[in-house]
Amino acid sequence: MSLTLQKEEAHTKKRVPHLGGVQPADAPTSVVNWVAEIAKLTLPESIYWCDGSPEEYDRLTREMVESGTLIRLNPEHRPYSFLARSDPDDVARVEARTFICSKRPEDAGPTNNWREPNEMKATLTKLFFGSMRGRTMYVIPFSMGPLGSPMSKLGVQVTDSPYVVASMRIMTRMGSAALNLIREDTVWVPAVHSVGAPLEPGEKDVAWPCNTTKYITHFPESREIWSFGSAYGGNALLAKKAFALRIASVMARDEGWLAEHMLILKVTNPRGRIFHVAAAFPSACGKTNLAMMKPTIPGWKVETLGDDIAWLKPGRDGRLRAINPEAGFFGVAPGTSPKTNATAVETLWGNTIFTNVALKDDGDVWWEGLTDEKPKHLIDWQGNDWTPESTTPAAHPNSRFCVAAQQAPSIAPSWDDPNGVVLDAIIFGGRRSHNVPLVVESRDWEHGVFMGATVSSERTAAAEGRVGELRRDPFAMMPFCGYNMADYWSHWLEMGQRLRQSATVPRIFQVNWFRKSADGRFLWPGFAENSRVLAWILDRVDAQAAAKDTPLGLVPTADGIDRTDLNVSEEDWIELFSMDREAWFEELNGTEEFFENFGEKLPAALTEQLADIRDRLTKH
Ligand code: O2Y
Ligand code: MN
Repeated sequence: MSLTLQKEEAHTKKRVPHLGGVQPADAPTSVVNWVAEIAKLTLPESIYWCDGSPEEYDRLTREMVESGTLIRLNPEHRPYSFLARSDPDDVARVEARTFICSKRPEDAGPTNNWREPNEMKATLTKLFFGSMRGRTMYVIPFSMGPLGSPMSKLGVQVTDSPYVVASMRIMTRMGSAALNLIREDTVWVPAVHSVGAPLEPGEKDVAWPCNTTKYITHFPESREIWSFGSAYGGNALLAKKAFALRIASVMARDEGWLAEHMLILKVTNPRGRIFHVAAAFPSACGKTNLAMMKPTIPGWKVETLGDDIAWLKPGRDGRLRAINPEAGFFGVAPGTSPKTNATAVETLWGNTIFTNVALKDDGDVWWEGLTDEKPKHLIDWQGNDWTPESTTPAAHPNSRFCVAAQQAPSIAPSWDDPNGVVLDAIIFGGRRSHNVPLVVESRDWEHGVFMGATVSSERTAAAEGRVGELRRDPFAMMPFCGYNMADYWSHWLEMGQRLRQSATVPRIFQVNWFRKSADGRFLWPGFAENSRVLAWILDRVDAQAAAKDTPLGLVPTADGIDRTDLNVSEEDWIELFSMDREAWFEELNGTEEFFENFGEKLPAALTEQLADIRDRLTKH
């Protein structure tokens, strides 16, 4: 098989031949040899090296419109934008098919699916053999983090999905500039992706090729990623969850930094002081809304650096610095509206790839929650007619937008700073209708790590299990930690000790926007009003706000949070911070049970935190 580009023959229509995509003459041998090895296994019809240029993106998207993978949206409403409709069985990350293939099962730990690496490689070899037949294999060199930054890492993904190439161009810095940074001795992460749908000669392709068998696999020791069978989101854009969290968390453990499922904000207070905050929330807790919030309180300004992933490393001065390794947002569309997140709506004006949202008759997109009034007619995410009387949603609940970060009006110029930004505060949040107060400051780093380790959310959809049931999601990293979660907690504790030796450590807080009254009402308005909580957190960092000591940590004093013009009664305010001792003893029993899963690996500091809170509750 020739490794040079073949003239492409579409299976239904003739595609326009192009000259780009040949292997660069100075491509590093390590990458060239690996690409040849993967091609020998997967047997693609041609190989295309991505340069990341706008022309390349333009041509690929045009080809996908011709082949039916993308629908071009009406440029009058949504310029340079597309809609993709996935296979109905390929609509989300598949945690049950996600594996950590460390040599020893204890290095994956009780919260990951483990497979012995050689066994998994044997399974994958069979699946990947000939899996790209009849397709082009695209080679995507990419940088996670600003090009050339000391905090960035490089990777190369091969994929047989042009949709993945186009999405990776939005989500990462990809192409020639990234490849040029790979020298013969450079460490880079190889990521192999195939939709697992080879085409026989003359076989007609489908709009969203995929396979019912799916494997999203990670090899932490060799830092490799192999993904088979899905073209959707985190399963296929391997730079995101697979690299920037699962593999990067292992790199971070070994190299003394942190790879986290956190948004990053720049906040300026009315006195002009600038702060940076990183915040971890499980899914369905409004992370993108917080990342793009417009504060309601006068004088405060919030800017976005990232909405999903943060890499945190001690700088030369010993202070913890943060970068967003990604270059785009792959956000959930439903629920995004001018009321919940006006900035996101503005960001999506054009240059966006939507997946599984509904199509309006005027060629624009729509999803549940975008407008109060539902359009009279739509084509739903599966391509069927839809009216407000329909009993199924028009957009899939996990439908997405994929858009460049720099298109957000709220983007902070420093989002691209190769040196990152100094972190002042870290926030952990969950969706809890009871027990957890609106905001609590930890006593110290160890207490903050306990807060992170006990993050949990109540299930909101029947599909996730019993509604209301508690889903533990330590550090919001449960599906994303590439090694044993207890070792990860130990790593956080060690990082705290190290940071403390040379500099001020970020303060750690816990928030809960979702507390409810006994009659089921949300006690706190949330969304942009969360800026009031953010202001208290940063006033604490700035030594401008008092706090009250409680068994759970430090909470605002009665007038600590500005409630001017806020429709929160005194009764609700008290309820937002109320602490039911019996319920808390039960909560801590649940935590102890959860911790027991980790056996001897559980750090003593967390057992001590548990004992300390029990003790404080008893004495309270
Ligand atoms: O369902 C998917 O594949 C997307 S998952 C995702 C995408 C963007 C940001 N966060 C997530 C997540 O699951 O945390
Ligand atoms: Mn996420």
